[in-house]
Amino acid sequence: MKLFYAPGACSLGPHIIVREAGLDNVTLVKVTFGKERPTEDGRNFYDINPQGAVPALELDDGQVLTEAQVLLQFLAAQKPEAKLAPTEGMARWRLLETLNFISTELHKGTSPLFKNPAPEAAEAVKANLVNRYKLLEQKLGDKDYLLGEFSIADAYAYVVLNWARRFEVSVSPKLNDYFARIRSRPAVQKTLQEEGLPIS
Ligand SMILES: N[C@@H](CCC(=O)N[C@@H](CS)C(=O)NCC(=O)O)C(=O)O
Repeated sequence: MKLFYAPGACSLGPHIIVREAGLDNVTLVKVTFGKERPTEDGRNFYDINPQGAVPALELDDGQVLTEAQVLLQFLAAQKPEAKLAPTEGMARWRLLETLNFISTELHKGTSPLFKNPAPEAAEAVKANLVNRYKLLEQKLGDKDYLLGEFSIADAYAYVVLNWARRFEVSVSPKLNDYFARIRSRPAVQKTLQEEGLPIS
């Protein structure tokens, strides 16, 4: 399988799960963003995902899966024994609830900041995010990870918290500690190194 990624983009979440699960059958393929989107393996990324967005996972039979939430679940399902995504009971529904919250409120809530908005617009986006991060903190509660044990939800949360740092969105000390806890995991360190991102 090939996971198409751009350094530091939302594809970082699935990349973390590839390393957490030890999925050696997944090859990482970098996409360069610009007017054109060439891939590291010499293709036009629009031919792989017409939306032009990472992450995209090309399966061995040529099918392409997209959408970060779905890729996280698909990758976790390749190695159930790694227990990265609860599949039973209420924990399953809490996982889906959390992934959807991160995707629609935090991931897409941050997206406008990548488009260099006017300062007033940027402040409005950030004010909304501050409120949404308070909700994430409530979901975390006193646990080390969102569902208790590390899961795909934490890999996704790492991505958006990394953006919060980049765009100077204020988050609580508790969320900063949570971010550092995820970052210190060996698989996450390896992932960051592979994408050429800061490891501290
Ligand atoms: N709905 C997609 C959106 C993915 C997405 O927003 N990808 C961004 C990077 S984080 C991207 O590739 N943007 C480039 C573009 O849309 O042109 C998902 O949830 O995976």
